[in-house]
Amino acid sequence: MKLVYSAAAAAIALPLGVTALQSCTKANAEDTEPRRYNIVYIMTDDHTAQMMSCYDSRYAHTPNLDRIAQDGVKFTNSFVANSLSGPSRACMITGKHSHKNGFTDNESGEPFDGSQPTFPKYLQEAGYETALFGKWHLISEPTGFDTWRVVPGQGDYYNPRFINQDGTESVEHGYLTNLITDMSLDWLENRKDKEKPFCLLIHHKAQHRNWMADTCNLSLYEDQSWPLPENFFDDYKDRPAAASAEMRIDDPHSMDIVYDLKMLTDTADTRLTPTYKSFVGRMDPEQRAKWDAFYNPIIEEYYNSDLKGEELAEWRFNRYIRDYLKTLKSLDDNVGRVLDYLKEHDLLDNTLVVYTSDQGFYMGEHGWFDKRFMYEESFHTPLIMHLPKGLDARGDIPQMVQNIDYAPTFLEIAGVEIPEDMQGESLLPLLRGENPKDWRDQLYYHYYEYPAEHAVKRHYGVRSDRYKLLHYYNDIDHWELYDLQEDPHEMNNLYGKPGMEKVTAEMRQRLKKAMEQYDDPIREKYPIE
Ligand code: SGN
Ligand code: CA
Repeated sequence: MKLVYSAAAAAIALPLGVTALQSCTKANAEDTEPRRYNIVYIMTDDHTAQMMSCYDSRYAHTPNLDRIAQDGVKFTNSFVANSLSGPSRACMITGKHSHKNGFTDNESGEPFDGSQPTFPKYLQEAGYETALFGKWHLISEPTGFDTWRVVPGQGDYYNPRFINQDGTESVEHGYLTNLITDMSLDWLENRKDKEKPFCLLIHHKAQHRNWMADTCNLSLYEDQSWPLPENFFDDYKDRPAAASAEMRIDDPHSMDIVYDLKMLTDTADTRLTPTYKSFVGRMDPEQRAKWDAFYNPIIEEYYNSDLKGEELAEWRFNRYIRDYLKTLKSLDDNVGRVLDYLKEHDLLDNTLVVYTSDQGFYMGEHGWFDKRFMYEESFHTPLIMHLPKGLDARGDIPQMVQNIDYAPTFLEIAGVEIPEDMQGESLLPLLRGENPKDWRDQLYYHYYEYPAEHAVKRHYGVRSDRYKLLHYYNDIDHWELYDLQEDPHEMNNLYGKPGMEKVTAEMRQRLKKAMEQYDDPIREKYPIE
C-alpha cells in the first residue's frame, strides 16, 4: 500500500516512535512534521569490511570513510540477502528478498522488472527529487529517478562509457570513481528545485574486479606486504561446495595472471588476456604510458623470478591486496569530496549519509577472492552512516541488519508509510539510539547463481547471533552448521556431528520459520519437518 506524502497524513500514519523526530515545541508548525531528511546513499561494489580501517586495521587506511563512522554509526552486524551485485541492488531498492523482487542472479539475463514499487519511486511521490549515478547492473533502465546516468553492465575504470537518460551512450575522459563523484556533485550543485528534499544514489564500480587503480595511485603501498590469512590453505574438509568453488587466489584459472594481476607480455595468452587488453586499450597514450612505466619493471621481475608454491601464493596475494588498496584510495578520496561538499553547503545536519557495498568480499580467507557464499566475509557488508541532527545514535550498532532494511528506513525518514509487502525493517529506532527488545534475532539468505562463473552452488540458510545453518541444493544436497562463537572462520562443519542434535533441530526450526516469514517457494521443494 502506498501513501503519497502529506504532513497531516504522515502524522497519523507514522508509527509511534517517529514522533521522536518531531520537535516538542508547539510554537513552530514545521516542527510538527517529520523532518524529511535528504538522503545521500553511497554504494560501492565488492568493498568489504576487512578493507576499511574503521572495521579492520590490518590492510587499509580509509580516513574519509572513518570520518563517517567516527561522527556517526557503524553497524557491526550488517549483511546482504544474496551476495551478488544485481540481486543485492534489487533487494536494496525494493526492500524485498530475491524471490519476491524477481532478480535472483546476474547471469540469466532476465532484466529487473522496473515497473515494481521501489523506494526511489515512493520518495518521488512524496516530493523528493531523486538521482542515480554510476553502476546500476539491473539490465532494465532505471525507474524512479528524476535524473540518472549509469554505466553499461560492470562499467569501465578508464575513459568509461555511460548510458544517458535519453538512451544515448557517451564516453567520458577520466577515471570512473572521480567521474561518478563529479556527476553527483554537479547534480547537487545545479538542482532545479532546492526547496525539495533529495535522495542521491552514488553507485561506484570500485572495488570490483579487476581493481585498476588511477595512474596517480599506482605507486602506493609497494613497500608493504602482508602475510597470508591463517586459513588461506583451507582443505575444505566436510565442505564440498567450498571445495568445488573456483575462486582461489593461487589458482591461475580463477585469478588470471594478466587480467587480475596485470602481468601482460607480448606473448601472454591466458583466458582473460583479451579482456585485459580491451581494458588497457581504453586508456589514452598518457594514461597508458604511466600504466606501463609502473607495471613493466614488476612484470619483468615476475617472469624472471620463477616463484613457486607458497612463495608464489604470497606474491599473488600481495599484488591483489595492493591493487585493491590503490583502487580504494580513489574511493576514499572521493567519499571525502562528497562529505566536504555537504559540510561546506551546510547540508550535513539535514542529510542522512549512508555508505555501504553491494556485498562483502574474500581477501584471501579460505584462499579466495570473490563473494557469493553465505560465509561471513561475503554475507557481511560494511554499513556506516553519518546521521542528521535529531538522530542521536553514535558508535557501534550491534543488531543484525540486512540490505532489505534500507528501503523501509528511507521511507520512514521521508514520512512515507512502509508498505506491508516490504520485507525489511526500518533501522530508524536503531538510528535514534534505541535498543528495541523485539529486534530480529535471525537473518535469511538465498543465493541462486549456479552454474556460473566461480562455480558457487545454490544455497540458502539462516544465521542467529551464534549459529549458522546452510543447505546447498540443486546438483548437491549438503548441509552445514557452524558455531560462529567457537569457529568464526567457519572451518568446522558441525552438521551431523554427535552432540549437535539439539542445536541442529533448533536451527532447522529457525530456517523453517524464516522461509515461511519471507515466503520463499523453495520450501516446497525442500520442506523442513
Ligand atoms: C564478473 C566477474 C566475476 C564476478 C561477477 C559478479 N568476472 O563476471 O569475477 O564474480 O562479475 O560480480 S570478470 O572477468 O568479468 O571480472 S558482481 O559484483 O557484479 O556481482
Ligand atoms: Ca559486487
